Amino acid sequence: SAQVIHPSKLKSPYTQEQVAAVKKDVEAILKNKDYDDGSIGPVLVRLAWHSSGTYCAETKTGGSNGAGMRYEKEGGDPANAGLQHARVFLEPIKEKHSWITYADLWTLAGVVAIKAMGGPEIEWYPGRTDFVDDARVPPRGRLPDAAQAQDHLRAIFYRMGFNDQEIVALSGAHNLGRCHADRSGFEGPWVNNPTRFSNQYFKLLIKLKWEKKHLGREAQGAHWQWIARLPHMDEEDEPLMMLPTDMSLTLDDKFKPWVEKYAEDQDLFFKDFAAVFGKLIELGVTRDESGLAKHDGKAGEYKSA
Ligand code: HIF
Repeated sequence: SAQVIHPSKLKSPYTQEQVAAVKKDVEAILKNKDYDDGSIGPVLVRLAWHSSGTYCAETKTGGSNGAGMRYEKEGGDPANAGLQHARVFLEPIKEKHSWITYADLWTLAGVVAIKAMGGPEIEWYPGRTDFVDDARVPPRGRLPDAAQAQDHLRAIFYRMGFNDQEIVALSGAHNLGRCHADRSGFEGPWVNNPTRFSNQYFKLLIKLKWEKKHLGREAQGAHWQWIARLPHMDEEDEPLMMLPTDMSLTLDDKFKPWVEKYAEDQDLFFKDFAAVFGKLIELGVTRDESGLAKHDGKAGEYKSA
């Protein structure tokens, strides 16, 4: 395949000062007492991931380049329900710094949010360009279905080019935010401090006694999820939750050892998470010598520096 230069060595379409100014403006809007648990950080992380998670390594289509969610074809995908909030929150920043592409802004905002919520520094490189129409928007159905289990996770994440360890490391992002009944049909946060990044998700997966809870009428095909309470929580307190896909990590011989490692070693989790989230937001972003990404997937793929 073509010789490709690592993005850190390419020309940047923006100056360092420009990127720093956007980061600062994203940091400034994270805290929001009227939204969810007081931060828009988690939904920004989900925006960065759903932008990127449509990638298919075989056809070299999808991924964050293009910002396809601006179009109904991708933005209106039920899998992306709720992400319009994230995009609206970022709109004033896009208006102020109109030189940045949406595709760059959405991925950058995700890594800024992770860092600001106590997570690791994730490498981010500019150069994504926005589609001019919806002709190259990837088809719906590429994002994971939380009602399924490990075979489905492997099908989805192997398609993007991830291995088992990377799937588990990535999953730790569910330490952030919550499920909303009106968006996904699931409900509640995974951890009791969902705006602080840590390895709590892995600890709770192993430690708590999770019970199946049906949401609505089972006979009508409604979802179920796992719920549990911490010792100090009352019956009236909102329980913690795990999706069927989250729990499947503990029910799989290859995934489970990684869940245990990350539960024991937060530094290892942070290091592996930073690497794999950095890889996620680079999927399908193939830049030419000018530092800009094309939409034909032909510039080739860089290997880690
Ligand atoms: Fe999520 N994810 N995700 N996710 N996700 C939800 C919310 C968040 C999956 C399903 C859901 C990842 C993988 C998977 C975040 C980040 C990441 C919700 C709830 C569902 C159903 C949406 C809602 O109702 O608002 C599935 C099946 C995945 C495959 C394992 C990533 C690894 C964990 C890649 C990832 O980074 C974040 C953050 C949220 C919280 C959003 C919020 O609004 O608070």
